[in-house]
Amino acid sequence: MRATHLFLVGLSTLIFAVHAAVREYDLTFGTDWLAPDGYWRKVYTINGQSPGPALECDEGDTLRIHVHNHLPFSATIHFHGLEHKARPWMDGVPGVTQHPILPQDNFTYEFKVIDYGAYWYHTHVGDTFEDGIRGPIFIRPRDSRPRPWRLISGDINEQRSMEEAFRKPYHALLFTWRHEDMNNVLIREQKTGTNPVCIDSVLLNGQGRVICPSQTVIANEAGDQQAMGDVDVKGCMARPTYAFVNKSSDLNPVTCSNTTSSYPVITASRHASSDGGWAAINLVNAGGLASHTFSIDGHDLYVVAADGEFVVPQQVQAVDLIVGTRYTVLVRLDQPVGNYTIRLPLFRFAPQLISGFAVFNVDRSRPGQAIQGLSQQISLGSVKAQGLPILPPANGLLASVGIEDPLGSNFQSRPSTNESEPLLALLGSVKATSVTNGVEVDTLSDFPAGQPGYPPVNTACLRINSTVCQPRMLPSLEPLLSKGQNLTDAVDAPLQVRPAEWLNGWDKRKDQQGQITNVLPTPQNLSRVWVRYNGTKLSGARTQNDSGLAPFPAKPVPQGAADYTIRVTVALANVLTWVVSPRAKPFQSLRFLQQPLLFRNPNSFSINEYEGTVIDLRNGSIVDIIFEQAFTKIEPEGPPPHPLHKHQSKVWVLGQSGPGTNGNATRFPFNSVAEANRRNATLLNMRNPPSRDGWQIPSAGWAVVRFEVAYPSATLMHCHIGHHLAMGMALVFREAPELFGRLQVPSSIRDATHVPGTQIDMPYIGLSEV
Ligand SMILES: [Cu+2]
Repeated sequence: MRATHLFLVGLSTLIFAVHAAVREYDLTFGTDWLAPDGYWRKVYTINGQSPGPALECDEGDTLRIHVHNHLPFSATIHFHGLEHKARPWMDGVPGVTQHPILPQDNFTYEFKVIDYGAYWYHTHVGDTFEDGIRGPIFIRPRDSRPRPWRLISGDINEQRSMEEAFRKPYHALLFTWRHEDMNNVLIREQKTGTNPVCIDSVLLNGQGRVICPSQTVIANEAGDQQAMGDVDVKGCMARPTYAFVNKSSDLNPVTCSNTTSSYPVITASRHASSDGGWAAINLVNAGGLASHTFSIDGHDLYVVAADGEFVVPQQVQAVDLIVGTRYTVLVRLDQPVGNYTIRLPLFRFAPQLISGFAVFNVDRSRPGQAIQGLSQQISLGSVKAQGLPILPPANGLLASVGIEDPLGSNFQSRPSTNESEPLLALLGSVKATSVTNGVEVDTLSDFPAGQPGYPPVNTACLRINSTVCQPRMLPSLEPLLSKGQNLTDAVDAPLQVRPAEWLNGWDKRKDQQGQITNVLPTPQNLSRVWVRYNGTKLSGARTQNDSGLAPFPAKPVPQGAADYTIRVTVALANVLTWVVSPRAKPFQSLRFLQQPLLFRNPNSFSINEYEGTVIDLRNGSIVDIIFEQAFTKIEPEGPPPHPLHKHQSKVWVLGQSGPGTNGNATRFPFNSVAEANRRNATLLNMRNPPSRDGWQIPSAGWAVVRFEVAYPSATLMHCHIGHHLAMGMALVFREAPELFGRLQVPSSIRDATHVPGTQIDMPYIGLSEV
């Protein structure tokens, strides 16, 4: 394993030295039985894990991704936020840019990477990405791209340290998690009218636990939201149904059971020097439902990139992420070595009182280990003779401790000879049978080999005597091991039960649910806990100001009047179906089964078939979209804000507004951007607007975005709430369709095996139903 890995590292280094590389990945989609939050369920996996491996490369490289679809239904990969300028058929949307990849079929995505920064990938068939087919992408930018480090610190060493951290980020995929798969959820939605807004847990990189709110928590945290109605045992406040569809008798009673699975841990290594150095985290809201807040007790965060691209940095204490968006944050490691709680509540006014938690472990980097920033893999290798305090000397075992950075390029290993050396965190989930000479550690889950850089959680590799080293996921043993217990005892002992300290992170209250196994650290300083369980910000904590996230360097928006102004009212086409199209029609699921729009011969069909959900835009044009909500007033049940995402090219977000102070909806008061600029020069930001591929249509408010059509492609723009998309909340742009005839789509892709009408694993909505 090690030898292979080193060989790969050596090879890729060689390639970098020459030129852009071809980065090749094999992704096998399959079905597994996993317990990400302690509750076992069917999970769709990539190479046996979920989230899938990180796809990492350098800007300008070619990514070649071989997909092997072993799912019982069709799949694709959409590279969320990436542009495929020369090959728009690589965008991964069935019925738009490709045929869905059938079960047991293969497909190879290959394209030159022209973007940089933090992205993610997921399947785009139905809502199945929410069941596990998703993973992170990180593209290291060219050296020639200006970095915003000097705007944070003038100190050249600090800047160097920031760059170093940025190049080895920790990938943090945050998402809402359910105990049943989305196909069930969607069927129930259609049969009962249930608005499926409640979840079972909030996970980081597919790990976390179920935390049922106690009556104390509900009483103290629900606050005015409680006025909306009863809070159920999951903390959910949403009414189960919309409008006239009401079959609540068809719903099972809501239940909740706490689990005791491990909290995920992010480990950062402090510099030995007094300033501590930096760590970088690529935050991704990879969910399909809710907005999250991310904060680390005691630490400030510097937002340095949004949706991949550098921005003028903002110093904040919490980051708010709507679905699909990414933020790269630098964390200044200026706090003492120790553990800090990461808090992941849903936004205030989400329909559920629920939060995820994780641990931020600040470690000490030591001489001889070039470890800065974050280490994702923690390896124990070559267990041999006497030594580590955690292992009973009688066993005759010794571990050597090494740290591997996410890119696998700085691996260092050395024998541990010092009894006082602290063992690094052992994390994950494992059950050891016994640890004696030559006995293998029995694990629940193997770390898939051959995927450099992305363990699903921290992993360790135990090599006992000369047995081949297998990286393993390991349990949350650290609190026990650090007490000097031996490994066997630590593994066999039930995890310690402590009062639920996560509840009093923001005050002194204690929860009485003694059964919750708690390994979250007690805050060292309550005045530096930034968010409350219910999402409210504390202690004057700031979150990022999205409208002020100016691109760095400047990315000027084209001025003047648009060639197209598309006015879209977000509305319910029926009680279940949100739409985002000018004629209030959904882009129905059957569209994903049709001949891909990109390949369709324009002479043989009319886009009128698509009922206004496909819009043609000439090459070279400037396009403005004005979004408004149909609701006139905020009501208990809505309208929800919708997280929009446009495929391929990014948009400039010119302006957004929430409801008026009276709660009434606000409309965009002009007919066009040009008119707005003439009559109210400050309403829209035409100077340095943010460049994003995800933005929000505020509840009872409006949003205006602008983009340019620069190459032929068929691009989906849709709500990224999974069940909204599945029901048709999407619009497709045929960009530069007059150039489609010049696209040289390989026949293997144009004519890929496909079985229209049978392979989408999601509820089918017929034309007559809407
Ligand atoms: Cu939506």
